[in-house]
Amino acid sequence: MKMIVAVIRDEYAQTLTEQLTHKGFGATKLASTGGFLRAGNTTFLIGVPAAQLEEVMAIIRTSCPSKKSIKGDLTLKEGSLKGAAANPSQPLPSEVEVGGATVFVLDVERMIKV
Ligand code: 2BA
Repeated sequence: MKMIVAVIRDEYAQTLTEQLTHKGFGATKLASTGGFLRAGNTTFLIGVPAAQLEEVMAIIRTSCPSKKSIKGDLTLKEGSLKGAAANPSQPLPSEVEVGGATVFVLDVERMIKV
């Protein structure tokens, strides 16, 4: 069994939830925050039999398709002054490219429901 941890952009969360449940895959959705932009994103925990890993990866790829460039004063734009306050001399980026999904695949030793 595998555990897929997928950090995705919020705008793709509903589509991904629908596609996963439509195909019968269980998932847990967590509200999360990116460490760099300090903006909200969504993290999915998806436990799957190893044989179905690629099927779920294909669903993630089609549900979270694109990269998106975000321009401007990113730290300030996302409503947090923490980064700027912590490193006032560090120049803030003017643009970053955020992926559709950042995915980690972990081996699961056991899955138990009690
Ligand atoms: P954030 O940490 O808010 O990062 C948003 C985007 O900012 C990243 O997009 C990347 O393009 C850029 N970025 C991140 N750190 C940077 C840095 N030190 N210098 C310059 N640019 C930087 P993605 O790579 O597509 O990541 C999207 C989100 O996925 C991240 O949001 C974070 O929540 C998660 N993520 C990415 N890599 C991760 C990792 N190694 N471990 C855990 N979560 C990760």
